[in-house]
Amino acid sequence: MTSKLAERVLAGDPRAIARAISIIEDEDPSSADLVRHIFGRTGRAYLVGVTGPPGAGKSTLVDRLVAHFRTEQSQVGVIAVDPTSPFSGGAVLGDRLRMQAHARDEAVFIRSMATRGHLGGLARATGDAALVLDAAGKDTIVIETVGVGQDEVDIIRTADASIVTLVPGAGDEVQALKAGIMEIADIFVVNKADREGADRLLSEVEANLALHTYRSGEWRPPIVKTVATSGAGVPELVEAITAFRAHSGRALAARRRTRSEFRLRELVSQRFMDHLERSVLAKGELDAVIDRIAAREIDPYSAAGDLLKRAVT
Ligand SMILES: Nc1nc2c(ncn2[C@@H]2O[C@H](COP(=O)(O)OP(=O)(O)OP(=O)(O)O)[C@@H](O)[C@H]2O)c(=O)[nH]1
Ligand SMILES: [Mg+2]
Repeated sequence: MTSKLAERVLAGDPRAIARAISIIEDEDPSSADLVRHIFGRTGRAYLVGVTGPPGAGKSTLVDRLVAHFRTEQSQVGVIAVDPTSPFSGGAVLGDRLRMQAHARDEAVFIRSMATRGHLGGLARATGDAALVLDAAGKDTIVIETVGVGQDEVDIIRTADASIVTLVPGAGDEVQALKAGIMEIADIFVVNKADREGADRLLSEVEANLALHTYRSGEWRPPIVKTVATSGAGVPELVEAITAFRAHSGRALAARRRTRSEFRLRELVSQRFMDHLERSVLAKGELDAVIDRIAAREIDPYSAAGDLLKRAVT
């Protein structure tokens, strides 16, 4: 059943892609099987992450980027991640409408996704959804995430190139610069450059970059001013992406390896905890241990050591 779905994904069938991503989104147990079937055929797509505060114009910008990639005849996949409102269809519909220009284009697959999952679940689901699009033959995959928190940092780690979008006057800039976004941005975009304060924002980002000493040959994130609604600055953004891609040939392999490590460690931790809770401990036992730690009856190191011992013997 899963292998059949995998075959159809590999053939690029849009309905199979949609079904596969739903399985991943629902954290269905068969998603592991699906990834197993397609993994060998992935690794060809280039993943571009676009993050930034709500309403920054990310979708409008992504739409422009998609249009550009299509002129290069490449197949494009878009994943718009909505971590805040898993059950409201609002954002989903909004993204669909905004990207409607590509709705009838078979070579473009657009999908909004949310997971009701636990911590880190969203990053994993996004990573797996990207694998599906990759296996389906998409050359470029754009992942749009809202916000500037840890979830987004984790998701953006999934990308080969990370674009951080800021807008003048949103008050989020400083937050973005603080939240570790500085280190993960490969390219900064100051969107809504038609608004007041764009140049001031640009100087602020520039000042932040100036705090860091870049070694010769090290990539210094460029700052691109755009007006996503009119398309102004988009050619420059495309140029910046191309330049980054050309620059990061070797770094790309290292980045992908780090990503593999991150995923493996996360999966093993998760599997271990699942095993512990399902097959080793009695129902409620883990909660009891947590209560004892909270009551200072046992320290977390000893508790973890005990659990590990019980799980492996
Ligand atoms: N003035 C101006 N408005 C823009 C620009 N880019 C986008 N907008 C508008 O800003 C609003 C939000 O745009 P979206 O593309 O939906 O922004 P987003 O970041 O994807 O929003 P969320 O996904 O909801 O966080 C829309 O009304 C756009 O038309 C721009 O460069 N200038
Ligand atoms: Mg959006």
